[in-house]
Amino acid sequence: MIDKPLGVTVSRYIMDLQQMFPEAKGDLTGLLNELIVAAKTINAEVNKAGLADILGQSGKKNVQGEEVQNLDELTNNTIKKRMESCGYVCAMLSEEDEDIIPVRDGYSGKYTLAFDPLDGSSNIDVNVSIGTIFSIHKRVSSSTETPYCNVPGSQEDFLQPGRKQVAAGYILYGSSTMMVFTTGHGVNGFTLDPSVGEFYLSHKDIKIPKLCKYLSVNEGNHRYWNENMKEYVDYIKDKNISSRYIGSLVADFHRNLISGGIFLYPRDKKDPTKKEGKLRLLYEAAPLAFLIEQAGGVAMNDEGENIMDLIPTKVHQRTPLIIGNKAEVLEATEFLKEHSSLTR
Ligand code: P6P
Repeated sequence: MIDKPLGVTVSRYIMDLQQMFPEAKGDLTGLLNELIVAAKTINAEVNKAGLADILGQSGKKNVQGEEVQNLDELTNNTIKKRMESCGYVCAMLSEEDEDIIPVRDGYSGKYTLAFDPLDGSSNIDVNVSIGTIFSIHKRVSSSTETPYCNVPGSQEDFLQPGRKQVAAGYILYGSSTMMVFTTGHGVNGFTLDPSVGEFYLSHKDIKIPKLCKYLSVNEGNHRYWNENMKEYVDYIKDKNISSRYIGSLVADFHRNLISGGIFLYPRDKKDPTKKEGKLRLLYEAAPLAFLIEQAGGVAMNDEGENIMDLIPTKVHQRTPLIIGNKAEVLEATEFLKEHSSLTR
């Protein structure tokens, strides 16, 4: 963690972070700065979503079979356009695209970028906070160290455990727009001043509070959960804890990160696509797991496995997710294990 004064710009923060590593060539700095430009562009579009006629359905469906909102497409294209020729990325993976996305010939680089361009987009029309989630790994398919090379990335570059992430974070488009990220040296939050288009350090070295203040789970799915999950949620509700569920992962995660809480998205029997849970490992659970671990919390699945240690086999793989205060999450996984004899 580098100790910078509140108010330092995110670009200055990233440059000073790079200084800590003499061997760094500036590729990650460049990648993050390109992502920041994309975030500012997206912010401008999100903030006027209520005005332009980009609300409502695009009439198309994404690889998950979900309605694609115009803003989803716009956000997805903004990131892809920005990153395809930045020279630092060998390939991209987006929730909105079935296959991995190649970069321009001769513009490949040493990192991969996996992202959910606009998580929570079903909330756009009701003006609830939404977010972009990103995860960066170093490629494994080539030892290429130079930017602007012409060795394209491949699936294997994405099928890496979260433990190997180089950086991860999100941009939250809420009452203010914030960028929260980690490169493995703590978690810091930067708030956008839209009048000058700069992100300023506003939340230094974020640590999740010791007290677990909120339970965040969609109890509307209670009847579809495994029996041990039903028992756990009933058990934790008997504690002195408030319930908060926005239905927008980045917003629910951010509130718990700042105020303390546990978020669960269990597997459920209602929807065949949710047998392994609804959330995706590579561009939702793993980046948030990196962040929460850096902030003193933990992220697990419902079988006692740490999300950061899961080795993906498919790029759009889903996972049950239990994330938040370490004591609470570990108690939950212990509880589920002790009650696992109940019918699944
Ligand atoms: P449910 C949004 O669609 C999302 O992917 C996450 O942002 C959010 O946590 C979850 O789905 C909400 O799902 O089934 O509770 O509406």
